[in-house]
Amino acid sequence: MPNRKLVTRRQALWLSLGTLTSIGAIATAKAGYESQQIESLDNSKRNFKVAAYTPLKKRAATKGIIYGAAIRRDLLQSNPKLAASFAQQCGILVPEWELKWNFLRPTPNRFDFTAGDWLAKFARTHGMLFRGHTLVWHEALPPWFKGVVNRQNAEKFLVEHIATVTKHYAGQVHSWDVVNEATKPGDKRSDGLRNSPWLKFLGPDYIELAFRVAAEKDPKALLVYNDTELEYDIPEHEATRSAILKLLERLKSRGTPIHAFGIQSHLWGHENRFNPKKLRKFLADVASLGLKILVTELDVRDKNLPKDLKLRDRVVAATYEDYLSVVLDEKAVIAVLTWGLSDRDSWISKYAPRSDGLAVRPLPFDSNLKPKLAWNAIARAFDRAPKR
Ligand code: 9MR
Repeated sequence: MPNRKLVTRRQALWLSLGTLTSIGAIATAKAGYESQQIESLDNSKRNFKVAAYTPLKKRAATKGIIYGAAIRRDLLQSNPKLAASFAQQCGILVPEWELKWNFLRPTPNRFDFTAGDWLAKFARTHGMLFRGHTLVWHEALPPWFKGVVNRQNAEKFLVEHIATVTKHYAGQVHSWDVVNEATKPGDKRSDGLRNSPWLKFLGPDYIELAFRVAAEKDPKALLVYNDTELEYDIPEHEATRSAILKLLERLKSRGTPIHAFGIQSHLWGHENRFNPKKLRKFLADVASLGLKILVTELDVRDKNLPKDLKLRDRVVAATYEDYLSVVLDEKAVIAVLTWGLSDRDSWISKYAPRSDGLAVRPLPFDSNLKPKLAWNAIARAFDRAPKR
């Protein structure tokens, strides 16, 4: 197990380096992070060597794992180099935008599958699997949703949406994120569920209903419950992990057709409160319910890391490798998807930009599609993973 040692090393490194300028230190202190905390996450001696540049999908496949990434149609269509790298590296594709309500439902009565179909075809043409994201979420709802959907008609909208979309793609989808981010302990309900529009209109049973409708229309797809902000050893994440376990246990005990848990894994490069033992135990608990696990949205935010490119790339790479070596130790984990392939296109440049204005570097490829240390880190984790 790589666990305790890693934590200790990361923590010990806290006090070692001295690369931040005082301006940087003031900036990070303002951001609420101790400067030595950030400096110390780096180990300039750590190497991320790989023997060969065999694509990630092949390395993963050797171990019975699927590797892939999220992508948008506009990016694949406008950038042939990206399309080629994507086809070379990825064994599975998940649309970052195109299967969400706001894309599929221009009006309450019309479905538009154009963009989703384009991506499904791209995946098929290049021999990739295709993932669906997501049927039920409190975000990415169309502008008309608020004025139209209410307590009286919510069940009709939910069922109609899931039935229509899963039927449209039936037989083409490896796995569906049926319900996304349904927990939020901060909302203070005893079951830890999020006070989403769906919960407000339909009560907690909307989750089970969603899985039943999806299973009926696409009996071949792996049906996934997907969630976020649960990876670290902090009280909020601990609470989310227990809310999720409670939810999964309840769904299984009622015979709900749920097959897997999706752990999003939007990580932070500066975060040192990673507890391999606790995360490993959580994954084992999920697996013991008879569920598979997918790492669905992996990336590493570098917002609070120093400017220095080499240092930044090393810390991001270390975060990938440390995380994946713990997660892939659990054999129920069957897939790893990064949330994008190239730094140029990451959601993070908009949602968690750096305050110094430098470009973010959260993904395995840089903006010119050159593999970075993060790529090596993922490759190394696959190379070391036990076979499924
Ligand atoms: O990366 C996605 C971003 O481009 C979209 O604007 C946003 C809303 O549709 O969704 C982002 O993806 C999210 C995913 O669907 C669910 N987990 C969190 C992801 C990052 O916010």
